[in-house]
Amino acid sequence: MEDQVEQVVQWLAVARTITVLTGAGVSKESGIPTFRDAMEGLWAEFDPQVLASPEGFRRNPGLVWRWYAARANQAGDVSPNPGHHALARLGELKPVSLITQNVDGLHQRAGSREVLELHGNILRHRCFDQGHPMPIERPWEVEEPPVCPQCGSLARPDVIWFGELLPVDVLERALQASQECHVMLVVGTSGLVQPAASLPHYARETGAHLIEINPDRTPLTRHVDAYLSGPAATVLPHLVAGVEQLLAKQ
Ligand code: BV8
Repeated sequence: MEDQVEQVVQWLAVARTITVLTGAGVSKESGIPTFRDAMEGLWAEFDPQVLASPEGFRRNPGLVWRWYAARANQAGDVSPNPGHHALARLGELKPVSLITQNVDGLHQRAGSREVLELHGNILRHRCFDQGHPMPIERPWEVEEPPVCPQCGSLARPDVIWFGELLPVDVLERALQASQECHVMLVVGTSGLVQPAASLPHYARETGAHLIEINPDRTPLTRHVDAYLSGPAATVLPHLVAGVEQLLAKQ
C-alpha cells in the first residue's frame, strides 16, 4: 500500500483543485457510531431509516425528537479526530471543497471552512411545516419538540430525511465541485445513499483521480484509481504530512 500512498500524495500535491466527500466513517474515531453500526442501547430496536424520515416524525414526533437530541448531545460531547484535522490542514495547503454527508458539525469544529453539508446539521433546528429557524440550545433538555412561535408547527432537526430533497444550492455546489476537481478523496462512506453516492462517479467521468479511504471495500472500490484500506484518522494525517513535505521541497 505504501507505493499507492506515494502516488496519492503526488496527485494531491500537484492537483489544482481537490474535492473531498466524507461519510460517517470519518467521525467513527471521534466516538460517533456510523449509520450502519448496529443501533445501540435504547435505540437498538429502531430502524434509523424509519426514524430519519418525515413519516417517522409524524408518527412519533417525541421519539424522533429524543433520538436526535441524544445524537446532538453526543456530537457536542465528542471532539474532531486527527482525520478531521488533517482535512482542515489540507484545506490550508490546497484549494479543497469539502462535501459531507455527516450532520455532526465536526469538520467545522476542526477548522474546515465552507463545508457543504448535504444532509444538514443536527445542532440546528427548524419547524416542520414552514422551515422557520428555531434556535434551541440544549434540545436534550426537552422531552417533546417545542412549538414554532411563528406558525405553531413542531420543531425538527435541520437535517435531510430519507424521502426529502437535498437543499438545491448545496447539491448544485457539490455537483460542481465533483465535476471540476482534479482529485476526489472519498472517505468513510458506504456509498449507499443517493444522491451523495453518485458524486464520485461524476468526478471519475470528468477525469478526476478517484481515491477511496475506508477499512472496508464498498460498491465504489472497483471504480477508484487508488483504494487505501484503513481508518480515516490514521490514513488522512499520513497523506497530508506527505503533501506538506512535497510542497515544502518546491
Ligand atoms: C432524495 C441525515 C429525492 C439524517 C441522511 C425509495 C423511496 C424514497 C427514497 C429513495 C428510495 N430509494 C432510494 C431513495 C433515495 C434515498 C436513498 O438513497 N435511500 C438508500 C438507503 C437506498 N435517498 C433519499 O431519500 C435522499 N433524498 O433522494 O430525494 C427523492 C424524494 C422522494 C422519493 C425518491 C427520491 C435523502 C437522503 C438523505 C438521508 N439522510 N442523514 C440523519 O443523519 O439522521 S443519510 C445518513 O445515512 C447519513 O447522512 C449518511 O449519508 C448515510 C449513511 O451513509 P454513510 O455516511 O456512508 O455511513 P455508513 O454507516 O453507511 O457507512 C460508514 C462507512 O464508514 C462504511 O463504509 C465503513 O466501512 C466506514 N468506516 C468505518 N470506520 C471507519 C470507516 N471509514 C474510515 N475510517 C473509519 N475509522
